[in-house]
Amino acid sequence: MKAVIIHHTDADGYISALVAKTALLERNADIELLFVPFDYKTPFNKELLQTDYLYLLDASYSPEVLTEIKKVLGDRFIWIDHHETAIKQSRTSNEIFSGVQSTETAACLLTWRYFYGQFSKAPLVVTQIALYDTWQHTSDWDTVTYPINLFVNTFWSDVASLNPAQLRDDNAILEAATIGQALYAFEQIDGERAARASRLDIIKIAGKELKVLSCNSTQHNSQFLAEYAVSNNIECDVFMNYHYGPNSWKISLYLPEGVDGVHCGELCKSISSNGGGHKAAAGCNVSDTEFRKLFSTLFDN
Ligand SMILES: [Mn+2]
Repeated sequence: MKAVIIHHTDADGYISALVAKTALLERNADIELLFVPFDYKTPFNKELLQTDYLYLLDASYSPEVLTEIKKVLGDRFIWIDHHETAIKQSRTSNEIFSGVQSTETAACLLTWRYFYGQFSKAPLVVTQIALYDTWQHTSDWDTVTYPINLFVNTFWSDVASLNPAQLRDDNAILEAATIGQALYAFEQIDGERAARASRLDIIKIAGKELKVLSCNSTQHNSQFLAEYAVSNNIECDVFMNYHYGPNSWKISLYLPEGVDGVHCGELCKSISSNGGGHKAAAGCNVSDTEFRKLFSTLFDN
């Protein structure tokens, strides 16, 4: 038997895929698994339909593509996702998809509950990555949650090489948090450096004039802009982090704490059809020409 697992390329996506891998191997040791990292630019590869099962985790395609996959695989296509814009969009197809589509928690915890039941206790790495991915700042954020996310993002991206024992080893993941703390310390120094090159502009996005604190950097999270904004008393509607390559601009939008009335996912969707995400964090890719047109303000001195 064969199963294809398409997963988002962030910690939530890796852990979702590892949970699926663990559950599938526990139920069928002979199962052949293929892991496919998902990105927003690559269209769905139809050759992947040559499988018994297809799991789409923490990721999505357009309603047309989702429907096409379902047409071939039926209930052997399992879609587990928590991205609000994607779930909303999929409803336009009037199709019911197997799996779980819910904004209740992160995809890794939804995947855990899908395979092991609503009430079974999830491993520490699952609950921590779920807290991270849904941006829930508990008192352990700096010492446990954020460092574990950094660790998983850095060292656990190749899901095929991970084994089920790693998923369940809570002590090992707590130890890994100390490695994550070192990564975090470096990220903060690096982030401060990048944030000094940020700028505040009024930019029209989706017909809305927004005060945008932006930074051209490969940093993938808003933490450094958020900290910079707080320590420098900068008020804005949205943080924007962007960088070029390969072949397009990658834009990430984040909501500053306390800001309401802005939905990053909707904004990204309106910037580009490949965009989407959550209210507080979302992303999209745009061509160089499009980027210069939409964000001409950024090229002013
Ligand atoms: Mn996620």
